[in-house]
Amino acid sequence: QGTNMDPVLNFVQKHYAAPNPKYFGKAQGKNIIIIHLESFQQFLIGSKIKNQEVTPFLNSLYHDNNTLAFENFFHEVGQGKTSDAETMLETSLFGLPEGSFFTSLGSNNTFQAAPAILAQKQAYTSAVFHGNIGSFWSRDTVYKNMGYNYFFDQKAYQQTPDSNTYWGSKDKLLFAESIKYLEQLQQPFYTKFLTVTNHNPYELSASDVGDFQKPDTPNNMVNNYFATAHYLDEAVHEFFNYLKDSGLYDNSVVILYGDHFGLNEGDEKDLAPLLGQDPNNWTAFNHTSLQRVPFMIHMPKLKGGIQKQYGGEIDVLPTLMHLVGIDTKPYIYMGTDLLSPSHDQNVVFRNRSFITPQYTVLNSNGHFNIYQNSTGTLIDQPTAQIKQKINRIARVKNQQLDLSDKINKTNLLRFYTPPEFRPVNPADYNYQNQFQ
Ligand code: GP9
Ligand code: MN
Repeated sequence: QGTNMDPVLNFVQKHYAAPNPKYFGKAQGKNIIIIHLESFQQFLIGSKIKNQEVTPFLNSLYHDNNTLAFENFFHEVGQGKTSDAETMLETSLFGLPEGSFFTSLGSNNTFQAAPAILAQKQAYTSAVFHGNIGSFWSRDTVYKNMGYNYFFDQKAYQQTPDSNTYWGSKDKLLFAESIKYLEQLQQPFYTKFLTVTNHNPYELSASDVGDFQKPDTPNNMVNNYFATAHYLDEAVHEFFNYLKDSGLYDNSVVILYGDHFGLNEGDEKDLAPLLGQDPNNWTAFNHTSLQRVPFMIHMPKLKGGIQKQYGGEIDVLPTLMHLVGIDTKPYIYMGTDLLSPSHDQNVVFRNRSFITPQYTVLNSNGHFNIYQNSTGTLIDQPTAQIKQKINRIARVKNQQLDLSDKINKTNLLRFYTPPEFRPVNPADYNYQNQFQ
């Protein structure tokens, strides 16, 4: 064990959040189905355009008694966008400060990722379903290092003149054509579905837009975003129907999350009126608030409810591990279980700004602008007490990012093997002849 690992181990042990006995093991033995909602922001949930609900199915899921629905959950991606979200969800380590961890280091680094841990501890089979080409973000090599058994990429889906948008198979086709593979997987399985249709520039044929009436702002990116989000909602609804028809629904936990923002900061002034806000009073606080994305855990018989605690993508894996009954103590995770009473609610963004349940703390050239979350106002003269509190949190958050970067940039996990963990050999995986 290299001495470089010591600061990492100290941090992880100090910040470990023990499982909540109310939830530990509640999903043990269940199939895990992760639905990646591309570019999907939380403000879409419950929003209405011209009297139409934009995402009626996801709205119903959000309020379902069997859904834990988080209303203060933030994306934490950097330039690696989708791939950063995947890095966090599979490893509870952050993406890099610049570029994409997947494409720069993911093909060579040592991983102790979710598929391998679930396979070794609880005999899970794992698979990814994605309608884009397999080499995008180097997924076809990174997934082998993670221990994914199967990767169904664009080749697995029918290609017709009408089947794709720029980013690959349309979501409704992805789900419709994946179910036959899903039904054949050895159970329990750990799977994720990476959707693509709700991706910038949000193009969609008139027939796929259907009856949905887009908003009429002067900004077509904004108008089209609502239409593709509506389409994604219908696609997820259809997928739930397939799951119910196949019987898989009854023994599965479904996790849905938005990977990152869809509308850029420059589009927010055109969005603001649709959210009932004055575009002339739009602030950096408003922009940060919009970085909320959905995070929902849905399972038959789960005791659900709207969750107010703050958290982010880095916290998903420890939450999931505890739900299936695997204690996270031996693993190098930067996040903590959202359902644990000792969960760390301070959420750090990749640019080192952060948000706490009370304050939004925005880093501008090394200086902090502190906003009060309850009012959205900038605190002009923070008291010594507030400053001290903010500085204390900033130190921990900087350490969290720095240690994560050190692990990834210097491939530190090769010097630490968790107890009972067998290192993954990527040569054991081959995605060439996995479907007939
Ligand atoms: C590409 C898709 C989009 O396969 O996952 O990635 P993004 O552009 O959002 O990072
Ligand atoms: Mn994305």
